[in-house]
Amino acid sequence: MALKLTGVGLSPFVRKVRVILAEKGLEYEHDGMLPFGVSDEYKQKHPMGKVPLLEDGERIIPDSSAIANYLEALAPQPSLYPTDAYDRARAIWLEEFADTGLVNGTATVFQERVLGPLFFKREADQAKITEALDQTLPPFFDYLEKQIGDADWMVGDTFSIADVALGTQFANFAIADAEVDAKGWPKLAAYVARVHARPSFKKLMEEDRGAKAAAAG
Ligand SMILES: N[C@@H](CCC(=O)N[C@@H](CS)C(=O)NCC(=O)O)C(=O)O
Repeated sequence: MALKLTGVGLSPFVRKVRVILAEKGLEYEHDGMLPFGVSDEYKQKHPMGKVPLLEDGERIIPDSSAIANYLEALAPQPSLYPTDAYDRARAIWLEEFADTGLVNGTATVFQERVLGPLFFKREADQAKITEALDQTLPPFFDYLEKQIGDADWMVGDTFSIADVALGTQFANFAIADAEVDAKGWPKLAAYVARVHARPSFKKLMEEDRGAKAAAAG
């Protein structure tokens, strides 16, 4: 059955799903719908009116984490979920941390520097950017610097859902011309570069930078 993904590519949660689809080599149709003023028909499928939404024939799956689980069961290789109990719990925790914690800082910078000025034609709120960069994010970066330690990937020795979820929030941060300062967080900065060098991320981030440049005119 053909997979159809709905949601604008610049959404970190849509990118999370697209990276998984790429890592698993799954083909899909993509509708880059913006999640604003969504139709009643769409709300029948996703009552929160958000993106992403995956459709597999008659099967309707909202939410990036639910979709990630679905795709793992549908195409188990390469696996993005560790089998060891503790590793698996850590991977799911770090996914949750990226989706509901880290996003509070990275998305603020993205919204104020990219979405607001380029897509909604409003000025960036510098105070919000400063708060995100100076207050919200540093403790999160401290935590992640400890979590990565000397490893290549966040959990175990293979790329996992934790790396997808963290990498996609850091992708929005990068598209907003922000970066993890390697002087303060050397291991985290190197880790983010490693994640973004994967072909799955690289291709999508090039596309996103193109969308940003087109909006800038
Ligand atoms: N937990 C959700 C978050 C999805 C989400 O917040 N998507 C944003 C785009 S980045 C959205 O649709 N926002 C529109 C809205 O909140 O109405 C997931 O993982 O899918």
